[in-house]
Amino acid sequence: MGAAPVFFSEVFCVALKDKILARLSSGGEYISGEQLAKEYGVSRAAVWKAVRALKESGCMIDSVTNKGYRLLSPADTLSADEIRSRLAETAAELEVIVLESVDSTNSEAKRMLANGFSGSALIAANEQTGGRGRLGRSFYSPKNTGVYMSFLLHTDLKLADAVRVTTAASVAVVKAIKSVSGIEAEIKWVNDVYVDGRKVCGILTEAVSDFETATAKSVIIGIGINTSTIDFPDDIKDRASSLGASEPIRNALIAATANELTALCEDLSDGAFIDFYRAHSMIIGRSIEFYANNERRTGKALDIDSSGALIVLLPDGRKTALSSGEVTVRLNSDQSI
Ligand code: BTX
Repeated sequence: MGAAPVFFSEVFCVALKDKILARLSSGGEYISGEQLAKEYGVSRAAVWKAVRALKESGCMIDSVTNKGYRLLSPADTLSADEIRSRLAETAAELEVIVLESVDSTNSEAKRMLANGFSGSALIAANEQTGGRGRLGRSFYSPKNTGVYMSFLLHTDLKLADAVRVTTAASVAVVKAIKSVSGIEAEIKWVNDVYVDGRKVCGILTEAVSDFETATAKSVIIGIGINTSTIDFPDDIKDRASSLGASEPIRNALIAATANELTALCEDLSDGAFIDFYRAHSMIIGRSIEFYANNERRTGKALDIDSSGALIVLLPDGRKTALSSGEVTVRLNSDQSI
């Protein structure tokens, strides 16, 4: 079979992309589109197209009207080797798998289990084409600008205690974000991580259970963190945000999360991480709405107990403990997040 024909315009575009990248790498100044077009004898539209292709491949390029383009940093490329080199002893047994594209890293972990894989794994992908949230919702996972990963771990947790894994994962993510980017994130019970009132991370924990012993034999902890996503779909653009990373952080963030999470999972009964969770909770002391048996109810979030359950004061003065479910934090009567 002959090689696929390569068209002149494709070669030209690749060459222009490389030239522009090299030119932007040579200094920290903004260079106008007009200047680049002149230097390479092409139209400004061709420059714009090449810059867009560079951005899509993960290069962090700042574009400012009337100023031009500036390279903020080289591509934030995922690397299994770099992730491995950053793993602490608690995470050293994880098989690290990096995929360019996958439907869902959680689904990939499930497939590995179904195919007889019996170790622990960390599966990270550069993009997800069918990223999953809870209750059939989806998680937007564009390429190059987020961390989409799943941990496949084996436990002997009682099913009733499995909520602790999600609690621990939220704590691990907040700690990892702080250590890698310096940003203080908050936790919205039970599984969302927020920065400045916007969601930057979602966590989906799935368990493979053994009904006879009522234990979660294996858990798949899926974590999605927006690191530098700018353009979100219309339905979430007012609620979602990213860490605003302007330099490569994804490998470090994945490894830091793995180190924190595996350290916490060594002893989930250790209540110490619940204190951290409480201290970073954005809902304790706030009015909340929640859904129980599909019914919308209101109350005041009082505390998180040692099992990770949310203690809520109901309008009639009684208290209830929510072990999972939907919570909407109400800021005031007409605004909610
Ligand atoms: P969730 O159901 O709590 O959140 C999903 C909801 O969050 C969506 O309905 C939408 O409103 C909003 N949303 C969707 N995408 C984003 C995003 N990128 N940033 C902020 N908000 C968003 C949370 O479910 C659990 C998400 C887990 C995602 C990880 S990624 C790796 C692993 N693989 C996989 O398929 N899922 C997990």
